[in-house]
Amino acid sequence: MATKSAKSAKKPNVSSEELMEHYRQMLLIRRFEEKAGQLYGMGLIGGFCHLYIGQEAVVVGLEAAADEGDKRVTSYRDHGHMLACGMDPNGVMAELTGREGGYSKGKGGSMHMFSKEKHFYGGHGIVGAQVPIGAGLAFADKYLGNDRVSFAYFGDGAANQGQVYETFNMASLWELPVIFVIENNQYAMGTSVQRASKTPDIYTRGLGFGIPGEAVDGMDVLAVKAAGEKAVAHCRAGKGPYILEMKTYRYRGHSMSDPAKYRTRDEVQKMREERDCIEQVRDMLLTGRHASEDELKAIDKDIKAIVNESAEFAKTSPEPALDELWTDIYAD
Ligand SMILES: Cc1ncc(C[n+]2csc(CCOP(=O)(O)OP(=O)(O)O)c2C)c(N)n1
Ligand SMILES: [Mg+2]
Repeated sequence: MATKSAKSAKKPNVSSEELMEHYRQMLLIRRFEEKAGQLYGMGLIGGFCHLYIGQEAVVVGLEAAADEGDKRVTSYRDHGHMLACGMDPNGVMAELTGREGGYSKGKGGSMHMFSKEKHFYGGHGIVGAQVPIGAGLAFADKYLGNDRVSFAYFGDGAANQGQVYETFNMASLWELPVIFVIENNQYAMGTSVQRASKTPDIYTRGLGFGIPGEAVDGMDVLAVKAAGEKAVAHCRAGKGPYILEMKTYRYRGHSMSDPAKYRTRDEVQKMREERDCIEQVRDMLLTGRHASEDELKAIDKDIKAIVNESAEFAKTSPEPALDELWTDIYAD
């Protein structure tokens, strides 16, 4: 059974355009999340808000390996997934501020957004709940006889949930085209993987169910994309599910209300300085002469404008009308 560690992953050849696109996408997520953090600080976003800063390479690399019509479902740390699959930053930011122009008309918030058009099935606040849903999406595609693949993203903490293993069994038994993406960012709220998991190499956990797994350097967008392409090919060929464990890191606290006292500032600083996914691509672009400093500055400027516009939209879109309280509760 193919179960191996990150070191053997081969890097693909990549064009300048592709590398620039990865840079753009990762930067969009980073700047969007920084802006969301600011709006939260200003009191414009209420409730919980879980930022994806640090983990951008995971979703950008996997989206680059996906095709039109493929599906995705994830946890509450979901803004990056929405942007990477092409959802509108204005609609996402306005949902964060609880405004009418948001994806759930301002009634869902950070953890409850969906897009039928982009095949984004949420946004789930219950840890691990999205994993069986991901298998369900894959079941539907298998039943319909198309060759779509579903991505079910979940964390290292969620990987210790019982429903994950019920799902592994059914997905493998029925050979469902689902990729289980474990975003191992080393912590589940304040609990490190070492404290919570007897077997910290989570990619091996499908073996008992006959599901191959692989660990991937989740800070390296090209390694992520290459692993994603392999997993997608496996699923599309009708060989059943695949597990990708992305070794990644979140720079910010679990949510905006977490002071992150369970780890040192040095630990975070070291990751930022030595492993940052955006800096790695920036270096590649410059040293490989794929792009000039000026071209990168132009991208930075573009992204800043998109994010500022989304914040403006999110501040000026009206709050939902009171009678909206009674709509969208049950399907018509
Ligand atoms: C069933 C359930 N139990 C507990 C919680 C509280 N909770 C929210 S996030 C979280 C940690 C999950 O960590 P992980 O799966 O590693 O994802 P990450 O936050 O690191 O992305 C917990 C325990 C919850 N939301 N749902
Ligand atoms: Mg985690």
